[in-house]
Amino acid sequence: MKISKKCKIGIIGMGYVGLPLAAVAAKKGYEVYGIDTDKEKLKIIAQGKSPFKEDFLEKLLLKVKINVSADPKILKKCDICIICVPTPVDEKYYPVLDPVISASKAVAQNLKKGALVILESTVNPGVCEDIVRPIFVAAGHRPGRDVFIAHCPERVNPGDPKWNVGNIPRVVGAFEEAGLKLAKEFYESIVDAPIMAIDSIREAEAVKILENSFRDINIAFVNELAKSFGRLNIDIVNVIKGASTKPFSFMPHWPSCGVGGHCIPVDPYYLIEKAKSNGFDHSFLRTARAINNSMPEYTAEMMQDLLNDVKKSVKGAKIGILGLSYKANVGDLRESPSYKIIKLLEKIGAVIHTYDPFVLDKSTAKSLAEILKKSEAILLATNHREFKKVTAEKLKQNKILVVVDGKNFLDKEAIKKAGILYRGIGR
Ligand code: SAJ
Repeated sequence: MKISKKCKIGIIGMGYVGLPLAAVAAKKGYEVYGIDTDKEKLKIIAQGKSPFKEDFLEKLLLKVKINVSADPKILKKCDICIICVPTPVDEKYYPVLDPVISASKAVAQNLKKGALVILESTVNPGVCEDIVRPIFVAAGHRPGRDVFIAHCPERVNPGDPKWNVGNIPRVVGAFEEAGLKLAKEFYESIVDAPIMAIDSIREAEAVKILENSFRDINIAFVNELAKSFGRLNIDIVNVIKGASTKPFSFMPHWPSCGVGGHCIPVDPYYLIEKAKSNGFDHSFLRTARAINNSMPEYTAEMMQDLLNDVKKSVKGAKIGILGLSYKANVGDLRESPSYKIIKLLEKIGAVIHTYDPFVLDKSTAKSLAEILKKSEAILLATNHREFKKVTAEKLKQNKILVVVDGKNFLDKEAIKKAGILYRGIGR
């Protein structure tokens, strides 16, 4: 096979990763087939709309055509099949590879001879060798002849106005030289950024785990500092800003009420579990995960302390939670710290109101004014741009007694000056 715009592209998984990829490939002139089990989602995409809020994608979908189907048989005509399905962890933080396994089987059962199969889902080193390739061999396909398997870890950053699948550099690895060349050429044809061909598929898997573990441990570092500085009356945000004046060898991360999303709190566990099966204990990664997992409880306890300081107990207290999404300016609830905090506060009797402008259907209040009116305490859990409107004046007008700022996002000095008890994370 040669890479050209005559190649038909099949993308399994029309979510945050697969749909933008399909849109960009279509924009670059490929005939693209999008497969997903969620027929509701497919109906929305068939109308040229996005099932989730994403400015870059919504604009692009209006200009391109993606042939969507729930039937994997359409893969029989595809020269390149790209698997973009979720790789979550279960409640015990064990990797859940079922979506990757079922998607690989669907491709293997409908494989066009000589096709290129690329896994974009984030997995630990070894999954392509130990899980994906055996599925194709079991289906009678000879790797390097009937099928070329590659891995190109996804680098989607939901809500990012600058970086998107069309301009983010990528890393690609494969089992065979021929497959590596095909995969590199394909990504070079749709991405306006360098594509690095790495020596092995295992290294390609490790790249993404490194990227996201790096972020998780650095967030854990400042979260631990926040707990420590909180006792020393040091404002960690100022300290990080100060350290950021160093023009080299420093990269700021920020403490917060928790680390959510489908990447950062999940990916390190893929490596932890894989290494454990090889007899190695990633104690540092585990410690970082434990620190970040402790932040929702730390934040809920802070709210309890502040309410006690104004002689109120949490029991019966009307607490307004600002933000349900795990990340600013997107509506994504996966692993969101907000829900962990809500559960902890409700368990000790708090009356919770919620408002998230990106997740109104799950919010009990339908506006900022409404939640401020209904609450006597405010806990900011997501730094949505709208919450900049939560001024000291508005808080005072609504007789808010205490504020816990889970993202260090509000005007601490003005709120304190208004006589409202304020605590941030590390400030
Ligand atoms: N967070 C902090 N402190 C920080 C940064 C983030 O507490 O300094 C929290 C966020 O509030 C959120 C969670 O961590 O709850 C994850 O935030 P994120 O900005 O990392 O957002 P994600 O989950 O969308 O991560 C994606 C990742 N992209 C991919 O996996 C392809 C990650 O690699 C990117 O670094 C990240 O976007 C990014 O830079 O925005």
